Amino acid sequence: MAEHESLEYGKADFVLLDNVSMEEFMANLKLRFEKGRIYTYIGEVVVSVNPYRAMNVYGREVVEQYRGRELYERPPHLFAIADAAYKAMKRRNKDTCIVISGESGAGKTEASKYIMQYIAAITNPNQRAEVERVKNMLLKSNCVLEAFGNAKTNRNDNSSRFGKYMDINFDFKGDPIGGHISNYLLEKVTYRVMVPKHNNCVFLFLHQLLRGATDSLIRSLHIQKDPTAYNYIKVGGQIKVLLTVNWHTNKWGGAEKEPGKYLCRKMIQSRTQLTDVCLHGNLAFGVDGDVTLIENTKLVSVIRELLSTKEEKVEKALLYRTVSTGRDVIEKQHTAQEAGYGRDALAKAMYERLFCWIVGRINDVIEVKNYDARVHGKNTVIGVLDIYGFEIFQNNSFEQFCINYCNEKLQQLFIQLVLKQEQEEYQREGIPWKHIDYFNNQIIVDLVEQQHKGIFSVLDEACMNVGKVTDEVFLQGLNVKLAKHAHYTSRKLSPADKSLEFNRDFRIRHYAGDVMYSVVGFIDKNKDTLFQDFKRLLYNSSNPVLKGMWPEGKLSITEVTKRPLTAATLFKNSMISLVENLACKEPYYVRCIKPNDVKSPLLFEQERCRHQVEYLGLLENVRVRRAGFAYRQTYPRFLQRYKMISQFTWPNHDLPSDAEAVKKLLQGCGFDHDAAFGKTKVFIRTPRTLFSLEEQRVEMVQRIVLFLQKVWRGTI
Ligand code: AD9
Ligand code: MG
Repeated sequence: MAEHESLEYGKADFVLLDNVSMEEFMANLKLRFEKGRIYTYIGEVVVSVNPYRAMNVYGREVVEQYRGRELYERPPHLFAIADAAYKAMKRRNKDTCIVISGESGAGKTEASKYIMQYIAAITNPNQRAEVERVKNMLLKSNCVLEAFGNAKTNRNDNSSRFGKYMDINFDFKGDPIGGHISNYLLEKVTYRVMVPKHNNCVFLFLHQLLRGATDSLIRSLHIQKDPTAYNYIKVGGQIKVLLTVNWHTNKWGGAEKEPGKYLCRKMIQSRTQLTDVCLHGNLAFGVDGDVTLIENTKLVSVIRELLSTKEEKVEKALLYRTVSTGRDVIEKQHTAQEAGYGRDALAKAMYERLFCWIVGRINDVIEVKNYDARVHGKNTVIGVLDIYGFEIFQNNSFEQFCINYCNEKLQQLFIQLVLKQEQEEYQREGIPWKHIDYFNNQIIVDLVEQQHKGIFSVLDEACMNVGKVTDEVFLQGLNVKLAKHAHYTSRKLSPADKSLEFNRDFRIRHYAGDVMYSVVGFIDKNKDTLFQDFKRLLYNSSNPVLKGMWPEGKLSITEVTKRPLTAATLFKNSMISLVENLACKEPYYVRCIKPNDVKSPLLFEQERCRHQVEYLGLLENVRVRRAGFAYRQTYPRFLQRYKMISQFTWPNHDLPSDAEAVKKLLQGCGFDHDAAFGKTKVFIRTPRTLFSLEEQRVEMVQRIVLFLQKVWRGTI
């Protein structure tokens, strides 16, 4: 008997609950978590609860159990959804995508890795060398990207600080022939690249570099192996945690055991830029009278060498800014504070460019080559989306705002597609649809992205103001435009906070909860200014890789006319195109839940989980699914499973079609009133009917087995 028929582990599909209530949903989720069943379905959606312990359910033998099977035939698993997406892609030539969502630390990145591993494991049966190469690259790219784009936060020891969408391309045989990675807004706040604060950490690679680099590499980079020698990396005891958590090796994915060494080998070309970023953390500025000075000039010569440029050029870019007054071009000296700002901006920008450069190089290697669609047929795609989850910190800033907006967009997509799909299926099959109420978060998406009135527009407007542009001006703009919005509150509007001298917060009522954002830094981060002097410095480097990363450095200050797009606009545009891309694929969903905030494998915090179930709209999901019909199956497959319970269909039927046979079968059991007959599928409304069919089936199977045993023994 399949696991989902056994009550010991709860219901394997929430649509089979007797009553769709929060209590029953939670009781089932908890029971399954405690029994080590971390996956449960809602129809074709996988609900996953982070186990916070190694689960022995991803091995080769498990892969074999899921390969080519239907979703309902095996216990719920990520592999089943990966297989379903793969089958849809292969059998029906459809582009599919797997969207993994959930808050920070809920298990999205882990899930995406298991999905990739599954796809790698079930493809290329003929071991074609080129396909093996592509698979290897796809799997390994993950390890590189995580090193550069993940960091420890207080929500997750290995938190993705960038969004990743990976397309895997398949040939007509269903083997991977290439892929493409799109990365979204790397959260490059200063402390990720440099000085950590509030217990936050820098990107993992910066740790790994020091740990994994050979002595000769360390020497050639002029760095010290001792991590505490660097301002940015002085987080002491946490370094170890970072490394062990992040690099538990996957058994058959091929990730390297010593990532630091591996990465250093691979990333040798980019070393200069990277370490320069590191060293910048230690550059200090001071003043002597009117003159701004670099206090530790020794570093400048190291940086010069690493950037392949001249010492005086580095010094000048750090201390002066070229400005055009219209008629003249003058050099303006920075204050020590401005110089510090410039240093940080440079470090962040370099890190970001480097990250994008790495993604670009990976894409060069994995892109589909030599595929002729006229000869080989259409190449199809499975997309896997693993993006940063919804997050609420003590102090939320522009980055959290973007991340949470991104999660709003994905929630909106879920609402649309899950309902749309359901609706379309009923329509396609000629079955009437009954509407279910749910919270539509479009209103919050609009609040952020709407033209002229949305928060991003107000921010961009504030950034375009001439004169002194401050974060407070931006907040005032918000308050004027959005005071009446149901999902927006400014502290200023709340009487309790009148005593505050300086109002700097606004609150958004997100679908996943209320978040208070501090406006401090919004303007700066949105403008994301890097002085042209730095761009020119890097463009003029004699290192071709570095030069290539800074094409706009070619322009002199008088030629820079166009205002670059703001960070918010760029992010909004990339989110809109991401959603468009996902919407035209057949989606599969993994909804991840974080059971507790202390990373415990034992603790199921009822309220925390309940909140996530609520905001993820899982209960509505179950209701829609059931409203509805709890179960649907194509006629031939339905017959295959249940034909033995009816004399009309066992062992075979002589009716004109499988549809007629299914009708007859259900009439015979008195269940036809609970079923609807579509063009290609039968729909069963209540789970009870399905249980009953299952019971009859089990009974018949037992009888048949007994009968056969008797035949074999010769007692009949
Ligand atoms: V974030 O939005 O990038 O901050 P994720 O990606 O949702 O977040 P992640 O996949 O990184 O979370 O999971 C967090 C940690 O939970 C992992 O480092 C593992 O220690 C743990 N985890 C998650 N899923 C599994 C699993 N299937 N088996 C074992 C897991 N451990
Ligand atoms: Mg992640």
